[in-house]
This record gives sequence, C-alpha cells and structure tokens, in this order.
Amino acid sequence: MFNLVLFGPPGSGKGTQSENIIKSFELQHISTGDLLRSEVKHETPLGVEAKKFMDQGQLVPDEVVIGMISSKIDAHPDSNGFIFDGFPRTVAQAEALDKLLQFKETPINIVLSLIVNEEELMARLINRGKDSGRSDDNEEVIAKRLKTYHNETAPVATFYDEQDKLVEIKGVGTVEDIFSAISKEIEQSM
Ligand code: B4P
Repeated sequence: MFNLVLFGPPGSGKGTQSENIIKSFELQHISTGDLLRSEVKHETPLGVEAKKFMDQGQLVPDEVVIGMISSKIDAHPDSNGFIFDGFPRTVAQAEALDKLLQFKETPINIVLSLIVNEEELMARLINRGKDSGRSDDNEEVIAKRLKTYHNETAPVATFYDEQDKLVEIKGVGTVEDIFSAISKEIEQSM
C-alpha cells in the first residue's frame, strides 16, 4: 500500500493536483473538504454543524473529521493506497491518522507540501470565488482561513518533518510543471 498526504495552505492546489495524481496513480482520493461540502449540500446533521465553522474560516472539530476519515478508509479495504487531501489539518488529526493506519499496518509514505506565497493564495481563492459558489471564497473568510492555517495547520509540517516524511514542492507555476515535480517524488518513494 502507498499512502500520500498532500499538504498546503488553502488555495495551494491540493484539490487540483489530487485530480492529476488519481489519474496517473491508482490511489483512493480522500478530500475532507469535498466530504464536508457534500454533507453541507445534503443538509445532514453533520453538514449543518460543519457549515457554521467553514463559513467562519475555521476548522471543523477534529472528532468530526477523524470519524469521517476512519469510515472512508474502512470503505476501501482493497485500495492500493490513499491520497489524503486537506487532511490532517491539526497535529491531533495527524496523530489520529497515524493510529488509524498503524491499526491497518500501513503507514504514511510521503507528505508533499505545496509552497505558495500568501499574495498568490489570496488571488487564486478570490478568483475561484467568482464562480465556485463556495461560501468560504470571499476576501474576509479567506483571510481568516489563512490565519487558521498558520495557527493550527502549519505545525503539521513539523510533525511530519520529524518523521523524515516531508518533501516541499514549489506550488507556483503551471499545473503541469507542479504535477511533474509531484510525480517524480511519488515515483521515487513508491
Ligand atoms: P478544502 O476543500 O481543503 O480547500 P482549500 O484548502 O480551499 O483548497 P485547495 O488547496 O484544495 O485548492 P485548489 O486546488 O482548489 O477546505 C475547505 C474548508 O473545509 C476549510 O477551510 C475547513 O473549514 C474545512 N476542512 C477541510 N478539511 C478539514 C479538516 N481536515 N479539518 C477541519 N476542517 C476541514 O486551488 C485553489 C484555486 O487555485 C483553484 O481555483 C485552482 O484552479 C487554482 N490553482 C490551482 N493550482 C494553480 C496553479 N498552479 N496556478 C494558478 N492557479 C492554480
């Protein structure tokens, strides 16, 4: 099994690059952002609760997200491996993921961290907001999301660096060039 974490701030291209990765490598894609948006869309009790946090640029509580991930992993017992996109976003989530995977005797192999400057992130997300219909893609909420990233998510990079799993990828440039750098790292690590 091969397990990959795609890490980076909001708008760094995790979703965009995940789409390319799943086309080239036979891995199961798990995006907590997509899962949460689907719950919101269907107005499930979880979605109604999650929306309150997402609309404020805050993270959804760890226990909700960890529960979602656990059932998603269980739903794919025969998978070759997983791409975790947008998860873990806190050190508590990273520790929980290690425990879940330990139980399945399959660790995280590599963490690819997309490096993009704040000005570019803001520009991309405002641009996406023009037609995404996402309630968290406006300037005020984006600024809050970036702050949440620095306070709660950035320490996850140190967590994986200490396990010698973190690889930084330049996330500015064409989608194709970034994907090519990502592919090289995956192939070397497989
Ligand atoms: P996510 O859905 O994970 O979304 P994201 O961080 O906004 O975007 P991503 O990095 O995937 O960017 P994308 O490829 O789309 O999170 C949304 C919210 O859900 C969070 O704020 C939080 O509230 C909640 N949530 C999710 N996971 C959670 C967790 N684990 N715990 C708690 N809460 C959680 O790219 C963005 C834009 O840039 C696109 O328009 C794209 O076209 C463009 N772009 C991409 N690559 C480009 C490039 N190379 N050049 C130019 N533009 C590019």
